[in-house]
Amino acid sequence: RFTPTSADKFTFGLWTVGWRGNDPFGDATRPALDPVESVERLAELGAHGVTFHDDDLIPFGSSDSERTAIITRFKDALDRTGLKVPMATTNLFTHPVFKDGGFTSNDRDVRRYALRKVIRNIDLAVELGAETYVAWGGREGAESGGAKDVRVALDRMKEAFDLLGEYVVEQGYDLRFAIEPKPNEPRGDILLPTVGHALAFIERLERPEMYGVNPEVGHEQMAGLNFPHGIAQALWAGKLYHIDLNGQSGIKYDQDLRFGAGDLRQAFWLVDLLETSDYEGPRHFDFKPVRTDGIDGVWESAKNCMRNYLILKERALAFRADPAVQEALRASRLDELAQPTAEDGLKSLLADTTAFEEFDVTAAAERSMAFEALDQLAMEHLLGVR
Ligand code: 3MF
Ligand code: MG
Ligand code: MG
Ligand code: MG
Repeated sequence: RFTPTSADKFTFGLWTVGWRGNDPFGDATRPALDPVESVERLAELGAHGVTFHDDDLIPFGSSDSERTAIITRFKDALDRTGLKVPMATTNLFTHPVFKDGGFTSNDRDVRRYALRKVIRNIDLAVELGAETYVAWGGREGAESGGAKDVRVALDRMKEAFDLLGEYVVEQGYDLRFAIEPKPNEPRGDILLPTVGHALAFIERLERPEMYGVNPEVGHEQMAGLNFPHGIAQALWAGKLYHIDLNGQSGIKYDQDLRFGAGDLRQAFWLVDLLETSDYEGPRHFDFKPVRTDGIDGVWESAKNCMRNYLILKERALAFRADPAVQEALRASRLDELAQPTAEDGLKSLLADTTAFEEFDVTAAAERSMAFEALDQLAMEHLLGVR
């Protein structure tokens, strides 16, 4: 029970289990992990796949022959374990050259270099079978008002994504982009800070159908937003191309706790939403095993990201299947929300005197929505007492 299989589509970034615990105030607390060992251990734990930034797999500055040897060895591990690579991404934030961003650095040479770095890794991503290419612009932003002309920077951001789309089409690749929003950290303010900003940006691109979002639990919660609501809007727009699952306790630094830690109630509603939606993509974990723990804590937390998802899935299914919940949903009139407001058309709405002239506003105001009983049922299913 609660043991994952490949069919659950759980995936992990190499940078998650591979995080050595270095933070702005302290050095690494764990030794480096060989990506091949990560592949083997994640396969044993029941994961479906791994994802990576170019530099997670191939250290920045490797020679072409070193790069080829690393890729060959990595592919061999994938073949042996059956692990997939459904997504890949680019590191445009670690090297000092990206201190003012990749796609929107004020320095044009850096912008051209950044695009070439992405394109090089897109070729590898496709070679390894990836269907999604994530773009997190962690350094695209500013700490002060005059440093960035945001409207012009958005022109450069659009230019970058349009060029990447053109490249993918020209190569005949079957690859879609997923933009990952984040409000701040490492920049004081980051461009495309929330799911909503990213969705609006995508519609301005030349090939909007090629771009969706990769929302991360903690990133939206750092902005005080309701993550399931953001995911629901992304689903509604047909734009949930990928997802980063983790845990966060309110508005503070990016905690990247294992999935299920942090805001547990939002995690419950998120799993309920994903499991009742048509989202069929990976359940991707972007978390950091706490730096207090040794390598034991790394594999313990990776295992428990998946375990917590499966526990919450069982809880959410039990909630939906409970006749008392179905009755409570009717009492709260969720079925009525699903009815169009004026399927009779505008003309008929305007002619309907019961809709306005004769409408009993007082009586309608007195009808309880009965949300408290419904929420208590959800809480009791989540707590496992029903
Ligand atoms: C940072 C992140 C990133 C992105 C990754 C691409 C390092 O807060 O969430 O992880 O997820 O760059 O997908
Ligand atoms: Mg995070
Ligand atoms: Mg993050
Ligand atoms: Mg992320």
